[in-house]
Amino acid sequence: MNDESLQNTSEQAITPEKLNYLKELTQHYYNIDSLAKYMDVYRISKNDPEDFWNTIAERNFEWRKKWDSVLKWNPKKAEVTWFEGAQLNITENAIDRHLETRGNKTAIIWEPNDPEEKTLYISYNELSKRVNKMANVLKKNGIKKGDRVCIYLPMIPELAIATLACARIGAVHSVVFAGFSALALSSRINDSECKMLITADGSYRGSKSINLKGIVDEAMGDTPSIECVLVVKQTSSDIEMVKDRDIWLHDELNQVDDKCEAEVMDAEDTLFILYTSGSTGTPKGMVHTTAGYMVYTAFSFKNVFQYQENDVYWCTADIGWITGHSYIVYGPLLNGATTLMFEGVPSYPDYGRFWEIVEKHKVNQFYTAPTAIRALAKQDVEFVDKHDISSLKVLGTVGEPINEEAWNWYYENIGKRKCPIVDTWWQTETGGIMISPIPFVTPTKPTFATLPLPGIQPSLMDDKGEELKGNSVSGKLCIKHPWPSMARTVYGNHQRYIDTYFSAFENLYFTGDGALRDEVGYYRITGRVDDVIIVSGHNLGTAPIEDAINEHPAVAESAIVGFAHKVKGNALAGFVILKNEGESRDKQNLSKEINQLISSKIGPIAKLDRIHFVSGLPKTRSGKIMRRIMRKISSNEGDQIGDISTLLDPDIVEEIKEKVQPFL
Ligand code: 6R9
Repeated sequence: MNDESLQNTSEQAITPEKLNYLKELTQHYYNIDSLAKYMDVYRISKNDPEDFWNTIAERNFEWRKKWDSVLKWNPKKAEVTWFEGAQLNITENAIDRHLETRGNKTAIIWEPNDPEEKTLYISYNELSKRVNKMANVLKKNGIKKGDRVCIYLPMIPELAIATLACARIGAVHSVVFAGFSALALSSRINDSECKMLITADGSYRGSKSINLKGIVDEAMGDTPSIECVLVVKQTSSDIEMVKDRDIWLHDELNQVDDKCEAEVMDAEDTLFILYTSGSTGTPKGMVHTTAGYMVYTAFSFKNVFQYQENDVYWCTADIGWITGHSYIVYGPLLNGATTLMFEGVPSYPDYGRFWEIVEKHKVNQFYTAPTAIRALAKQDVEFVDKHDISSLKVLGTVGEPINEEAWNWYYENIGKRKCPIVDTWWQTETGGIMISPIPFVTPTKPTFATLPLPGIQPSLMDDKGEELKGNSVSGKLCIKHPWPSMARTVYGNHQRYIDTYFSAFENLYFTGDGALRDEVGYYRITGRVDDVIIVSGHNLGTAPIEDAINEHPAVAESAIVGFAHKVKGNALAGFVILKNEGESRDKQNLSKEINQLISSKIGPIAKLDRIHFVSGLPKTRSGKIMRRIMRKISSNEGDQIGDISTLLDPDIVEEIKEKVQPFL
C-alpha cells in the first residue's frame, strides 16, 4: 500500500466510465468509506493533485469568486499559493451557509470547569449573532483587515468566537495559550505587532483560579503595539482596568449590531499566526492563509473522524494549539458539526471527568493526546467503568508517538474493542492531519499512523539525501508535493522558513521527524530527529525504545536520551516513571527487567546504561516531552538548559538534576 504499490496498480484500468466514477468519488469528500475507494482517491490525488484539489474546492465550499490557478509552487524560494485569484470569507463557509439548514443545530457545546455550572449550547444561529457582534466590537475599536489581534483566553466560548470574529473582518488572529507566562505572551505580541489583545479577568483550571488579567498587566509593560485590551468577564475577580486601554467586552457588545458584513478575502490573505513552542530559539510564528487552510481542514476533519450529521464530536485540546484551531473550531464548523469545548482538566473533580462528559453529551468522536491517555490509564479503571460511554464510535490521538501500552488501554477500556483509533500525525506547520487511518476503512495497527491522507505524499530520506524506496525502511520524514494547508512562511522571517523546512532536502518539505515504513507501507513516527541517538553507529529513534520500556507492568511512562560515552560514542539514559504499585519494587531488579525487555524487543544495542526513577518528566504544556532538558543534564550541561518557560512543571528539572548528579 505504499507509494510504489499504489503506482503499480494505477492507470491500466482508467476507462472514461471509471474516470467519471472517480470524479464523483471526490465530489463528496465524506465518501471514503472503503479501502478500495481510499486507494482510488489517493491515486487520483497523486496522479493530478491540482485536478484533485480543484474538484474538492469547487464542489464543497462557497466562493465569492473562483480561482485563476489551483497551485503555484516555487520550491527554490519556498513560495506557494493555492487557489490564487479566489475570493471568499471562511466564516461564510463555517457559519452563514449552515444557517438555512442547520440554524437551530448546536454548533458548540461548552462544558464548564465546574460540573455544577451550566453547560451552554450555542446554535449556529446564535453563533452567527455572537460572531457578528464581536466582529463589530473589533471594528468599533479600530481593528481593520490585516491588523493582528492577540487572543489570550481560557477555553470559554469567547475564545472560539473571537477567532471567528477576526476572520469575519479579515483581521489576523494570533492565539496564545492562556497558560503561558507574561514573557511568553509579550514576546509573541511583539513579534507580530498585535494591535489589540483579547483576554479575560481570570480563568478556572480544576480547583485553581488563575489571575489572567494580572499576567496580562505584567506583559503590557512591554508591548508598545497594543492599543486596546478587550476583557471578558469570566471569574468576576477584582481586577484593575487601565484607563484608555482596557474595555469590558460586555459593555461593548451592548452597543453594537448583530450583523456584520463579511470582509471579502483573497485566497492567500493571512487567516492566522500561531507560534510553535519551539524547543530552542525564539518561537516561530507560523502563517496560515485562508483558502487552502479551509479546504484542507474541512476535508481532513470529515474523513478522519467520519463525522455524521447528528454526531457530537469532542477534541480535548486547547484552542491555543493548532489541534484546537483546526479540529475544534474550523474543521468541525466548516462541516456543520457539533463541536464540544471543555474549560477544565481531566482530573477535576476526579479522573472520571472525561468519561462523565462523554456520557452526558453522548460523544461520538473523541480526540485527545497520548499524555492524557497515559495519565488516565494510570488511574483505577473504575473511573471509566462508572460511565456509559457506549456512544463512542471513533477515538483519536495526536501530539506525540503513542506507545503500545497506552494504545491498547485506549482501545480496550475506552473503545471497548469496537472503536478504531486514529493515530493522527501532523504539525502546526502542516495545518491539518497528514498521516492517519480513516476509521472503518484503514485497518489500524498500534503505534502506527498508517497511511497518508489523499493529497499527501510522504517520502523517507536517508542521511545522504537519497530517497528510501520500497518498504521496510526508516529515515527522515519529508513531504513531496505541496498541500493546501501548509504554512506559507514564518511571520517576518521567510529565510527562517526556508532554512528550517526547505533546506535539508531539495524540493522537499522536511518535517523534523523520523519515521519508518513497514512491510505493507504503513508509517510509524519514531520521534524528532533531533532526539535520535546514534549508539555504536546505529540510529535509534526514541519512540520504539520508550515503547518497549513502557511495556513493563510497573512502568507508567518513560523518556530516553543519549549522553557521550567513551566507547560507544553515545550511551542511553532512561527516565522512568513508575505506576503506584511499582514504587515499592527493588530498583535494581526493575532496571534489569527493563533492560531485558529492551533487549528482547529492540536488541541489546538499545540497552540503557543509566536508569533514573523519577516522579515526572519535563513536558511542554501541550504534553510533549522536552528530551533536550534531560539530554543536557545527563551530559553534565545542566547549567545550559535554556528556555523552560513553556514547561508545565519547571520543578521537575531540579528533581532530575538530583537524580542524575551521582552519575556525573
Ligand atoms: C498537531 C501537533 C508537531 C510534532 C510532530 C511530531 C509530534 C504529532 C504525532 C506526533 C507521533 C503522532 N506528533 N502527532 N508524533 N505520532 N500522531 O501536535 O502539532 O504541536 O506542532 O507538534 O508533534 O513530532 O512533528 P505540533
